[in-house]
Amino acid sequence: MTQNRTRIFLFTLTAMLGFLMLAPQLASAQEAPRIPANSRAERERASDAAYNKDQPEKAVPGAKRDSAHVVEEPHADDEITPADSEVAIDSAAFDAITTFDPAKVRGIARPWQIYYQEPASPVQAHLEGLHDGIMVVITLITLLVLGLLIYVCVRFRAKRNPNPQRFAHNTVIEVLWTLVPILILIGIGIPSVRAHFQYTNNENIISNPDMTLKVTGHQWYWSYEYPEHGIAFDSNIVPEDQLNEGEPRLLMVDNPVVVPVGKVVRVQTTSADVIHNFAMPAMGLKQDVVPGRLNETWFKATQEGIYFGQCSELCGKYHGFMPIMFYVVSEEEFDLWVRGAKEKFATGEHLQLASLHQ
Ligand SMILES: [Cu+2]
Repeated sequence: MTQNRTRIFLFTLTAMLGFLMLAPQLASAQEAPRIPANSRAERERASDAAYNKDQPEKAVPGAKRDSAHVVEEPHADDEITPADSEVAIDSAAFDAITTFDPAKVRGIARPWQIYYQEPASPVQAHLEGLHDGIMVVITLITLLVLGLLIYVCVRFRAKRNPNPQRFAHNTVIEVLWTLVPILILIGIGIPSVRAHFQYTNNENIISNPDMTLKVTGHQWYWSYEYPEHGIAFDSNIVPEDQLNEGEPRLLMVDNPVVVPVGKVVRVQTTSADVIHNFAMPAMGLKQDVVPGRLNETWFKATQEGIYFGQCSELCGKYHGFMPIMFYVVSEEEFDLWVRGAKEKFATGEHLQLASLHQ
């Protein structure tokens, strides 16, 4: 009988090991599942239904549309001089880049969503694969334990075994049930740690980005700097009473981040006050923002569109009111935006580029 049980144990444990070795292959072979794109009507319904109607008693500090860091509005008065009219064309095109269009929204939580947002960066696609692989392993472990419990309850119940057996040890099984979990943990740990370092410590990528985005967390808004382009601005939530038709509650900002598609963006994060977390699910970004520290990560947006994220570290009273908004645009649009943004957010300050990896 003991031999039989040993065989059963050996068989199931070998099967588990086999699945463990297969899991990474399964994960990488499987294409990242796609969430079907909802219709515009559904999306609009989502923005109405998904958020409750409670608003903070007062507007979020500093939350005023187009108020942040704007040193000089190019068209403060209506008089158009010949010099202005040339700027006016640029200005219209500039404004068009970050004009909200619900049809362009790609990265946003959907009603009844149970899986990730559609990945828009290789980082997120990889993380989904890792998640799926580990999901296979933990599902098998859970089923194995459940199966063993049921087997033991039925096979060794008191009624069927009036005279209980009195053995206490089985060296083979004891060695196995120590070693196998260790191997499973190593099997899960290696790809996990490797993924972590690939996205936070990847010198090859982080040292040679196409551009840098420096993010500073504040209570309760974000400020962004483009050190190579000489652009810096603050980004505040748009209060509910200032939202236009179709704009999602608690996610719209006055000054969104604009990045070019297909370019490696090094993201540097730090904080001016408390710990925040810079999170953009579709890009696989989730980086703590710590005062006195400079953290680095990266992403490469693969699809144009509008993406939303939120602060993901409880940082105080208005933690839920400091959203993050990305416009991923073509390279031409980005170049145009850079020119316009330089004017709009003119600071006159020299921006310094610090880096962990030189
Ligand atoms: Cu925060």
